[in-house]
Amino acid sequence: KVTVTIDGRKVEVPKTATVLEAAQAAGVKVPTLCYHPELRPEGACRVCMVEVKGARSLVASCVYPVNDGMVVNTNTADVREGRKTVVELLLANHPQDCFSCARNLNCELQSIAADLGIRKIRFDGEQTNYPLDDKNPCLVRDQSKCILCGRCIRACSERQGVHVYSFTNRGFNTTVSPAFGQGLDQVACTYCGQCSAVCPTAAIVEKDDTASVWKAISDPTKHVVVQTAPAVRVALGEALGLDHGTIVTGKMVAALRRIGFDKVFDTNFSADLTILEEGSELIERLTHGGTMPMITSCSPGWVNFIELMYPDLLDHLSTAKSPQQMFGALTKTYYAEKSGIDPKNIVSVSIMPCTAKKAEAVRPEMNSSGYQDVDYVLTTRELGRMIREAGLDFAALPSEEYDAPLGISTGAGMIFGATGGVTEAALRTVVEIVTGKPLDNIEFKDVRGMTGLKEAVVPVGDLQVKVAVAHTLANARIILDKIRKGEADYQFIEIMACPGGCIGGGGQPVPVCAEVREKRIGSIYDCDQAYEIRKSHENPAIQELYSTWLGKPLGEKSHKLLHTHYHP
Ligand code: HC0
Repeated sequence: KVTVTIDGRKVEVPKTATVLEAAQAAGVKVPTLCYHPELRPEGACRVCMVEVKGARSLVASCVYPVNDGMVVNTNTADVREGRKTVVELLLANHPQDCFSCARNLNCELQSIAADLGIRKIRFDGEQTNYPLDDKNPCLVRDQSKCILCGRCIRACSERQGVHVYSFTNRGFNTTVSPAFGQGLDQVACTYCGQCSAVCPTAAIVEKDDTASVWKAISDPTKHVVVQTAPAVRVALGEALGLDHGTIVTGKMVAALRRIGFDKVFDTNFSADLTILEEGSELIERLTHGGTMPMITSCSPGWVNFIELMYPDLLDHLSTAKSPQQMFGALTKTYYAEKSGIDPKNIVSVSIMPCTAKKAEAVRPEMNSSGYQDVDYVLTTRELGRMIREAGLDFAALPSEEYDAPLGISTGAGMIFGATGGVTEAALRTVVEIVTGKPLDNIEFKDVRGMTGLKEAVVPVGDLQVKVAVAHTLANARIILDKIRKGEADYQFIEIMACPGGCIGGGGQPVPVCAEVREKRIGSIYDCDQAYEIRKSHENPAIQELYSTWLGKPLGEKSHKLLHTHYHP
């Protein structure tokens, strides 16, 4: 430990700390822009400058190391003026369109300008102006709004190991871009959206599909149904002024009805269905052979990643479609038949924590109902905007129930939203099916939590099944390299593209950090515990679906509607 004096107050910090960390430990808020607590610091923007006694100039506190006896001032006239100048220079080359910007009121540049008391931009001159990169279904990049903080570069390379972005050009013409200025649709982007989750401005945002959904809702000839992913209900409140991780399931259902959706259903229902199909596939591969280890295939950023980077390993993926897509296929077949509605008049919308789900919905093979199975995918952030636009007082809404039968689910479907959840849900069912006996303890805590790579060995009847769980694509790469080398002695692997699983999805409210993810995960397990039924095979709506319409898991109808293939 070393002792540092921050604004006259002494604080003890580890000797590896930066001045920024020392200031935070002393309770002093130093503004930051390029800095992100989960990414390697870079010192690019200089907004966090402070005065260090003896240093030749003001220093970037996020990269400046402490030493014993150091004296720091964070609030001198020079520091305030220096920070203002940096931000004014950024604003001088930034579109002044806050009113109509996707990040209005949720922009870090905007709030820093407000905090620093900037009332006038002293500089003007040439502004950079670039065409939008919007040729993909998921993300829109507007380089004119980029402040060159480099967070997207670091998130894409450090967290995801995908390396799509880098700085290009020099000086005033510097940009952040994929190689050769290509669009995201032309490079190996997985559309996970982690770049948009760390971007401080609107330089990278989700593609906004709210206008199409409003249009469908106002069309009297259309029957518009909506499904909500497990992780949305523990994060949506954040976009509407509630605390991180607040459980808003009932209010969300009420809001969706008031917005005008004809039926409000739950992706948790089809997550339960996924367990029946994927669990049966695992039992089949364990007992009759098949490519092992079997890997989950429900996170579309992850599926894009393996298709792009490890096509030789595609046979490891479960052929089960994701819950979103199973839901879409059933909406325009089972639900259409049951309710006597022509599927051509059904518009199927899903609310997802994920930007890559938008691309999954438009994959050409996702039309097993004879129509595009899911018509529109909105992120949690977009739903937050629709709720505001509808003028709803979200906090005051009553709690309402999902519609039946596609809104009936179990705690097992619910925990899909957290890393380890699909594995735990699968084990709750697979062990009971194989042994024919109820489990004494349905909570598999070894696969829970934020550790990047988790392992467990679980007895399934006479077999010892070794499972692995990875979240983030950088961790996925570690597992895939092990498989390639023949060193992966697992039978089942769960991979989710985003940190913490879907609760940390690229379409969730921002900003987000480890503490926020922990809160969302805690709420996911609280929801699980509140369910009366916590095992997918005990879901009565799923049992009825199989007995009256679908037949059996892995049966003919399941193969047509609920399974898919992948593209090398
Ligand atoms: Fe997920 Fe899903 S759990 S990927 O994270 O499997 O997006 O929440 O909806 O489809 O259910 C996302 C979340 C889902 C799907 C489910 C899976």
